[in-house]
Amino acid sequence: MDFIVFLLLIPVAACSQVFLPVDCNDLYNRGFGHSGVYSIYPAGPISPVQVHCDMGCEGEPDGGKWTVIQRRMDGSINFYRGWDQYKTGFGQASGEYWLGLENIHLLTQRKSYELRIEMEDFEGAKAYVHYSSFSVGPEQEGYKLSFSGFKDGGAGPSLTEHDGQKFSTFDKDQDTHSSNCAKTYLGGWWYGECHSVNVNGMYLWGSSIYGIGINWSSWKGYEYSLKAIAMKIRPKA
Ligand SMILES: [Ca+2]
Repeated sequence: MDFIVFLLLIPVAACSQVFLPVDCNDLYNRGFGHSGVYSIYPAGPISPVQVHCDMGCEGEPDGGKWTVIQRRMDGSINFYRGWDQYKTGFGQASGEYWLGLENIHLLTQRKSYELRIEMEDFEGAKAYVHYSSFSVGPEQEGYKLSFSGFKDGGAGPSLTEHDGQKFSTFDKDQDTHSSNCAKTYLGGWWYGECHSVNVNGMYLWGSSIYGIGINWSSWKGYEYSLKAIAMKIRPKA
């Protein structure tokens, strides 16, 4: 009898040695220094999630280790989706995707993160913003957005009015406006009254009907839809 118990314990002990990265920072620290698609485990061992890791450039002391939570680049993925999709995530980690509110919540609950949002227009101009603190609350509180510590990389403070807002989709209106902002502006986002940033809006190759494109109003206004944008997080140093 003792012999059987001993045999059963062996695989359990072996499994505890498996490396389960929570984010791209964990991968980087284990020697995975190249940007690309990796599996991370923000919700534990049975739920791997594919993600793009931006590991920066060689010799760049403060670059890299970023976990990309949202990315637009070519209009290949439809971002006008309902609550369940925004909750669990959608798209392709090799291209355009949304990591999922539950995954983002679990990550930012586990560690203290900073946020960087990088964007580009169709003329090749680039800008970014940096926040020293970023988190998303639990579903029962509407996946409320919190951030602070703004540093401007040329894109301006548009995101400010979205701090403290709940997340809304066309089939779940949690915005503060009497209308349904997600339906009006064709995205899923932390809408308030309604938006000054619409990174999950329609992919429109530049010219945008007012407010429905990938807008960052303090950089390009409400009638310009960006070519590319990515939201990236990493644990605070
Ligand atoms: Ca509303």
